[in-house]
Amino acid sequence: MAIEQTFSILKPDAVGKNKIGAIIQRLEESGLKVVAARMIHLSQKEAEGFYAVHRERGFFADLVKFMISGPVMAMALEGENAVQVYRDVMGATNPKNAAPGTIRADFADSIDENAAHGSDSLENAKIELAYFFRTTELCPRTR
Ligand code: IDP
Ligand code: MG
Repeated sequence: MAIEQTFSILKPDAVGKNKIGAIIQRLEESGLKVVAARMIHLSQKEAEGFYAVHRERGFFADLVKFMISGPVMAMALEGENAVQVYRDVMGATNPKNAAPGTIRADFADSIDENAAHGSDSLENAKIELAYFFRTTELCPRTR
C-alpha cells in the first residue's frame, strides 16, 4: 500500500472541549503522522469555499455557521493508506452510527457538530490540503 497524505480538521466543538490532544493521540496510535498543523478561525468565505460541494444541501448554512463558530485545527496526516485509515478512525458522519472507539463516537454529540473532518478520497485530499497548506508547509516524516 502507498504512503498517502490526507487532510483533517478538528472542528470547533472538539477544540472547544479541549480535545485536540486526545484526538491527535488517537491519530498517532493508529499510525498516522502529523506532517502539518495550524490553528485557524475560518472566515465565512473560507468555510463556504471549503464546503462548496455541499452548497445546495439544506444543512449548508448551519454547517458554515458552525465551522466559523470558533477556531479549528487544520492538519495534514501522512501514512500508509492514510485517507481510508483516517476515515475509519474518525467514524461515521453521524456519531450515533459511528463504531465504538472512533473519534466521532467518543468526542461528537450530533451530526451537526461531529468533531472532525476527513478527506473522502485521495483526489479530494490533494484539493483540500492545497486549500490550507503550501507545499513547503508539508513536512514528510524522515524519522
Ligand atoms: P463527512 O464529514 O463524514 O465526509 P459529508 O457528507 O461530507 O460527511 O458532510 C460534511 C459535513 O456536513 C458533515 O461532517 C456534517 O458536519 C455535515 N452534515 C452532513 N450531513 C448532514 C445532515 O444530514 N445534517 C446536518 N449536517 C450534516
Ligand atoms: Mg465529506
